[in-house]
Amino acid sequence: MLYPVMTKSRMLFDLSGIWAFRMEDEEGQGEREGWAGKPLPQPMTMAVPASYNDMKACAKLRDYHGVVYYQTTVRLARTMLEERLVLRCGAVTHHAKVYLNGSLVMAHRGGFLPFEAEVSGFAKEGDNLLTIAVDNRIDHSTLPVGEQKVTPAGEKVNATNFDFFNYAGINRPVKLYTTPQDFIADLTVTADVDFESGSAVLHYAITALGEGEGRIAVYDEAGSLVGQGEGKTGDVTIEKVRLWQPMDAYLYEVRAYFGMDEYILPYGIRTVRVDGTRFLINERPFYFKGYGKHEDTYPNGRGFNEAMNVKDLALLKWQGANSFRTSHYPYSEEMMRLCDREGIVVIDECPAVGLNLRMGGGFFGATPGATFAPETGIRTGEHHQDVLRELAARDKNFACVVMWSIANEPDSNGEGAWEYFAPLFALMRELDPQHRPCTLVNCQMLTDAEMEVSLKLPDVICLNRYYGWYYCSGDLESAEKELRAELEKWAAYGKPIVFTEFGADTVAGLHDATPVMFTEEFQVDYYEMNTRVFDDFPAVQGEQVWNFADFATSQGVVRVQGNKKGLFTRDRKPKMAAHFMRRRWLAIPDFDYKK
Ligand code: BDP
Repeated sequence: MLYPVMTKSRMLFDLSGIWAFRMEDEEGQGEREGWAGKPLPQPMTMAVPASYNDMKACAKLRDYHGVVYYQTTVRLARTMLEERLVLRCGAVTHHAKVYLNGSLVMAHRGGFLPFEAEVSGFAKEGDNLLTIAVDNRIDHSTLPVGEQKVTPAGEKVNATNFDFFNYAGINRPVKLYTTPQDFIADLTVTADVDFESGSAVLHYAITALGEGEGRIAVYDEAGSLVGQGEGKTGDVTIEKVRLWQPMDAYLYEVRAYFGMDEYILPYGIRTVRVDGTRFLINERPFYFKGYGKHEDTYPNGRGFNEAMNVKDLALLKWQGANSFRTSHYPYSEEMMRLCDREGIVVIDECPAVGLNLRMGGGFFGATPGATFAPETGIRTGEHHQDVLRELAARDKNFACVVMWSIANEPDSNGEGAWEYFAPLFALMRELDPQHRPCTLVNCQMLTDAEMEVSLKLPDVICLNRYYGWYYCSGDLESAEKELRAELEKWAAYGKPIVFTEFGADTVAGLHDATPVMFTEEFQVDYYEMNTRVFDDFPAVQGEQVWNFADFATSQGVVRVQGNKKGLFTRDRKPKMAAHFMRRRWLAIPDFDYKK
């Protein structure tokens, strides 16, 4: 799905601002009382985009469970109605019903990917009432996975099976855009690079609806035309190609034409592949240095925060980091475009987190059980496929995306895991026109089970490990022994290993001369030990710290006003460990660290 941009044939309107907002007093009230078709009764004000939870000083809103309504008036000029008019939501968390002038124009399941519909037939000149009903409820059929529970006080709540606050609302921009009646619906570009001659062949495909001829023109960053292709599909050769490199981005501009329509795609040319234990970007062994992140700021919640995105990437670069994982859901398209622009490498994760009833039962809230059991287990299979389709459709052209993560910490040893995951890996490999590596982020031990999901399906073994924190808590000597012993096993299989999580909760400002857990000194010692071990294993091709910054999560006895594993505080101030990792990462090159 194309990101909406302004071109000579397309108008674009961002509907961000203050909207009217209303919680339901009881389930189904909005539908019964027809809220979508008239001004909301006694609304409060709400910022769009943003999560609603932290917007007011109101515990009821923060912990709300159910459907809320957002509403605004969109005033349309007649010229806009002469074109094809599309309404597009960047992300509504978790489920949305969108009404224009009282008519349902689209509905969407899943809180982290865009959706859109042509609304020409529903819109009129002048005032139009736009209403979005947003449902934040999660269960065994949603991604992420959760459960609805009733507290002893009689309140219905979302019990999350994951460790981040269930922020909800219109989290990303809502936009209106126009296209001509005959229009470009999609554009796919892949590239073959000839490293000897220094040229590349772009293969492009324009999906268009209506009458017209297709063609593309490719420009370099200086604005010079470097290649052209006739037809809706074709090849364009670019001589003396300048590759997109980690930390040294270069983006061509692919301009696609169909009839009167023009679409402009920034496009980085690079290759990615796994070779033995090496992860090759542009045929050179790349070492991942960076983080698992969250879209989490105050008071935006998971709401789009462009200034913080810019700041975060600046801090990554300050530290000598080169990459992050979009833990645990796809991030905004704007962030992906920024990473393309800044040369930051991304492991793109879908919102499949909490697919582990055994672990979640013990820790976060869901009832323990067999994850894939037909009656009582999760029922996310079909939705998981849909989400992968939507993710590939949105992110297929980004150079920054070098790998897809199919899930975070699923019950990969559980009965039925192979049957669940093998088709998803096959699907993602088929969906991605660039055939990037696929992975699954593992939290379970390597078993002897013949069908080891975390070993055989992924191209890269991604490990979340907490030796010295959850295991051998505070005892780094034992932790080191155990970590080495486990790594020996994984390293024997000849695949690249990336640590996608390792971390220790640390309350900024807590200090001790003899390090104990939760102090800044302990966090430094923890990272010193873990990274020393990684350096001894040639197969370890990357380290992504958990987490970039402290973040909000559900309340519980193991969380001190949120998860404090950040190397930065929630307002992005470095802890001691941030300086430690900075020294380390500035000394590790992006390429050829482990040949
Ligand atoms: C891992 C999860 C991550 C948690 C982290 C932790 O992947 O979402 O926040 O542990 O406990 O299991 O901090």
